[in-house]
Amino acid sequence: MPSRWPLRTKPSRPDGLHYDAGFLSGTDRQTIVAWLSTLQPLWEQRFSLVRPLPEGETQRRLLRPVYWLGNWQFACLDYYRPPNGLYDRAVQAEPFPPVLQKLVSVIEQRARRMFQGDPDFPEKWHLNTCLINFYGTQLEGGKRVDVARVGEHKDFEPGPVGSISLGERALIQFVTSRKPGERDGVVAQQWLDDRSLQIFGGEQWKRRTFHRVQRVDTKGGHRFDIKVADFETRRVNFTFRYVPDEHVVPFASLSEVARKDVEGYVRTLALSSPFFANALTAPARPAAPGASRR
Ligand SMILES: O=C(O)CCC(=O)C(=O)O
Repeated sequence: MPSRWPLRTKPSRPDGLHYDAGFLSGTDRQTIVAWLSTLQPLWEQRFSLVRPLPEGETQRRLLRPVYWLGNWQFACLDYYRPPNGLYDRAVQAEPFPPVLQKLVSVIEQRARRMFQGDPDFPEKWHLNTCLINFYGTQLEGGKRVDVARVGEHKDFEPGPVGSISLGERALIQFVTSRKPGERDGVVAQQWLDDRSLQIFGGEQWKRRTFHRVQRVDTKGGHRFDIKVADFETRRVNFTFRYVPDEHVVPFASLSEVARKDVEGYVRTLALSSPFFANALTAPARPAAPGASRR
């Protein structure tokens, strides 16, 4: 049986997991929900010139629309993945809005108390990146297809991750790697409630285990007004991460091939984001010396 870790309201160091069910105030929630409706999330494709289609595969979209703050890691350029995948991956994006910046400062304080001295806690660690995942139902040729889940994976950015959830509760599971034919080894799981915060990090939760969103509930009646055609959003999750600042580059400093791959996305973002409109018009310039390119 998977173990369920106890609900904690105080940061806890020993096992690198922290869950706070009522982290977000009602007022902050309202502010965030209003801001979310101004965004234009993207439904990204997985492959491109930089990341060509593996033999026998077909081009596929991600399972869900996403938005990134701080830096955008486009799926088709592959994600930030030390030690080898550092360059041409983290593209400067909009800063956190004030309400998120305020919450990030609290998360950073808790994480510092939990992980100070941990081997996977970089000296310069701060939460400068946020992936916003939109979970829900896709309308496809008159059919409703539930795509509210995430397969098992690791977050490769160094240091702990902070995760805020809004909307329907979701079941996150931490699983051990498994060989073909072996059953899932679920080592911990937690329902992530509306307004909750989860922090995880360290050897056990970032390196040894994978995590996945197994399912998203439907019982709470939550819906978000998000600008994605033919998609009904019932949960939104924010994961805050750290990418060393020297690896975050402006769109104009990407290699030519990477710029070509993501220019269409940046043009779409520019329609509703002054930040990306400016990024498009900045003259192309090479990355800092020493940044090795593809
Ligand atoms: O939606 C969640 O709770 C987790 C999302 C996640 O696994 C990720 O962003 O890497």
